[in-house]
Amino acid sequence: MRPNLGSVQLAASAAWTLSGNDIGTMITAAPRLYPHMWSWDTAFISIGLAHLNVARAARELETLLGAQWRDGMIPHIVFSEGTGYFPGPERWGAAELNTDAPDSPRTSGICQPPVHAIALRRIVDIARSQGERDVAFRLLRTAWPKLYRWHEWLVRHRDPLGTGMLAIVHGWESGMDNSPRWDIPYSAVVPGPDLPAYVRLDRGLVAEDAERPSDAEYDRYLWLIEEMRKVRYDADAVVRTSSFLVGDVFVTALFALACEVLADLGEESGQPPWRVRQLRGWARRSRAAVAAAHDPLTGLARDRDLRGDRWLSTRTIAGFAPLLCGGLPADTEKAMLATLTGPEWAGHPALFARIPPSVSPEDTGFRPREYWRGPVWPVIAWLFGWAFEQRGWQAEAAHLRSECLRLAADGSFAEYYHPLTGEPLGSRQQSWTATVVLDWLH
Ligand code: 9YW
Repeated sequence: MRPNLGSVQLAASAAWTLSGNDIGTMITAAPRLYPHMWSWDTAFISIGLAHLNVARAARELETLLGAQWRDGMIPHIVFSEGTGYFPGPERWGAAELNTDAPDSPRTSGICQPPVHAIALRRIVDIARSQGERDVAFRLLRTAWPKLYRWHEWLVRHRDPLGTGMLAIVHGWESGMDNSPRWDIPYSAVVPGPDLPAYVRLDRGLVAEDAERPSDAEYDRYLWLIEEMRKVRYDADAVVRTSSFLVGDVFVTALFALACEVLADLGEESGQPPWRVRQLRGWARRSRAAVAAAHDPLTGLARDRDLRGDRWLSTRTIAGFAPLLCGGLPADTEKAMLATLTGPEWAGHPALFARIPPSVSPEDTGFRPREYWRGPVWPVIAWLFGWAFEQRGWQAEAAHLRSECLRLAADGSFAEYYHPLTGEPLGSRQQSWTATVVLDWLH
């Protein structure tokens, strides 16, 4: 029988999970599989922490920002002293190759989706509601300029067409590592004979290998790192030379949303008005790029393969990106929302809970146990729920929240779940699952 914890027990168990993953210098993404800090995980982690201790939440976000590269990039992994994860700091060699990378802590050489301003917004609001105005004030003062520089880095280095559509140079940068969105662009990534040998360490840490990406996928992931090492992680050279370059519609939508959020926070805290205006301008441009990616044939938004110069029409949860940031004509948006909640997605009759999975069960590529190829990821649902609240779609947001809590009531805080059975998959005690549950419970 599937356990079914009540909300008090669930909250206590989520808090316990976070303290179990706290290694003193950081809260790791998961106890064994991911013994380091991941950029977008930490944004979510700090939101959940804020409900327990706002000062601790601020510290966690500041730890991540403390590893920001001198040029403004927030790296996708900040390494702890822990071992057992591959590729680790030696394989990346970021600090050895690029003077903008910090020597300590060690980091990877790519980035992840820019959701940090959303975390800052949540922490500041939670702090204020708890009367912790000083913490909110101090965090805003230290974090805002750093997040502004991060957004500026994305505009400067990751908008190769100048349209507002942000590009990623590795599937890992999307946060949806092996999503079928990337199958076509990855098919053009051909690992060279000089790919140094490696041993995967994720094997054996989840119940079945099939819950993780395949070896062929890993070869390509590692090859892209080799390509970046060759240009010493120089941001523009990477964009020029990487054999993977894709305009990511989901990252772009998150960026548009995060720019508006950061602009609001900037206004509230007396940041220079020209910077606030600039953020609103970036938001406008990226929102327009997301809207322009809408495909009338599928009703979803598409990524753009910039190496192959073609649209990628693979249907995944990322296709609903315009619902995060707005920008579509009202009737198109309404139709998209109806698709998301309808029988092909969250309303599919075979689902355990009415939450959109990473790939529709109707799709021929649907693999319900395989990482980003079908399972439900609670953090993604949280993002949609949060955006829906901002957009005034309270009923949809409340529905997502209650369905997610039903899914998570087993107390496993799994990395992802089987969409048809609710079976926990991947890592257990995953920090970001625990923290989005904490946020939903408040
Ligand atoms: C990996 C930590 C990370 C997430 C990613 C997710 C996974 C890591 O775990 O990638 O080694 O494959 O895809 O979004 O940040 O939770």
